[in-house]
Amino acid sequence: MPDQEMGRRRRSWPGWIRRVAVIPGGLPVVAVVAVVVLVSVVWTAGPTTGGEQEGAGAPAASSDTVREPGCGAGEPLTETLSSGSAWTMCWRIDPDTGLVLEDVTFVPAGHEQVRVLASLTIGQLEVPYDSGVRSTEDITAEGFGGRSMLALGQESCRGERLSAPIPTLGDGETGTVGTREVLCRETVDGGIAYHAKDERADAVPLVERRTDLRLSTISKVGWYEYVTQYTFGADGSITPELGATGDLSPADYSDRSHGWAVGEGEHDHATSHSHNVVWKVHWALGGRGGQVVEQYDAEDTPEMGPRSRVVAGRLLPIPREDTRDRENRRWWRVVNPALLNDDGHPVSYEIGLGATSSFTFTHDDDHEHGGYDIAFTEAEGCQEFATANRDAHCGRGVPDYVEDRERLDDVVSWVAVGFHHVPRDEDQSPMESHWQGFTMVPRDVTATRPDVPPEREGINGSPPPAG
Ligand SMILES: [Cu+2]
Repeated sequence: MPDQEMGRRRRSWPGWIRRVAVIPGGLPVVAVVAVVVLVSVVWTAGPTTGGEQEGAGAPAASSDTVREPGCGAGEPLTETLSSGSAWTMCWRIDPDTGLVLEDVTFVPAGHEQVRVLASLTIGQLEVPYDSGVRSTEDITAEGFGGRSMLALGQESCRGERLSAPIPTLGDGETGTVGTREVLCRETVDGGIAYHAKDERADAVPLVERRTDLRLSTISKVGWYEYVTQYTFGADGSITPELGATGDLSPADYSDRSHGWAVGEGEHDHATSHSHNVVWKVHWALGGRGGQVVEQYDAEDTPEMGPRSRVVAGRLLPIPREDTRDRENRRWWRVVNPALLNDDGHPVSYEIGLGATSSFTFTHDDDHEHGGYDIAFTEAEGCQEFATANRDAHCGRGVPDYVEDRERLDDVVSWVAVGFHHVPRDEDQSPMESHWQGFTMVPRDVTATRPDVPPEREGINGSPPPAG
């Protein structure tokens, strides 16, 4: 093919980009340089062994070309989104953790599909009250599945309602199991995917809105009702979120220093509390095993450049089981060094923590390394929950799991996202849903965005000098 060279796209930049790139001191130059510097800093260790190369001429993804996983008794969920990219996965309801997604696979438009996760579910939800008189471990004590999981009506789900066998009473071993519509599958507007206009005054901008696949269930635990929600973006992103609604606990009122007045005057202080969530993400980028974990940090240097401070970014490997805390400009990624994109970069997924209140589980308090924002462990079937794990031989929780510093290969991330809920008048009643979560985004899964519009084809890397 004339426009292909060694299986990679030859760089052919549109004229307008070559022109703006040579404007002295122009913002576009700064932006391009910044991107190039960042990429070269981030990509410190190039892969030395050739992995499974994505075919340059791979057929466009569509529901016809997606290979669905075998889901046992269940049916795979497959959806092609606005970008032409698709997702396919299995789902089931666990009595404790509720919605479990398995064999999660992304199919970037025009590329081979990439398995991303072996499984994704919640690892614990703890709700300690600031008064110190109550703390619940909702996943291990009550469970999000079983009878906690609510059947959805038309008003709770505007999309398709899917059913699964769920105990109607008890834990399913002693009670009866009925098939109930508990999973909501929706295609939602994901907002503006991109908006890009060149410098010509009469240029028509390139604009694309995107759709996302959203899966959700609702579990009632005590006075609260929790929306377990996973959003799979047309860009390959995965966003786990927990929404809390229902009602404030009528049994938890204290005083000004432990709560907030929600009734008339300075009385009736509803007790503040935390919703401490840990999600359990079992990675399988390109298949289970062979996964490498890295932490990215960018720090100010003492050096001032002509326009701004020089900031140095670097990747640090996390070769063994460990916990980490969040910091400004810090994120983590799980990499498969044997799987390369068409730029020769190893395929990875980035884990970014959004707004979160860092927390230490009440039951981790007595651990030497109790608090963490993220932990990485080697997959172990008996390590089910972030705290209150039932198999004591495997450890009581994450701080125990990381203790033997096992070498990481088949990686599980435990992502802790807290929300400190100080009640407000508006919480009565019912309470407006409040949300907490985080996002995982593809980093170098494809050499460019998968759905490149024709006008931007061939843009990949630093533009060549004009002339
Ligand atoms: Cu709350």
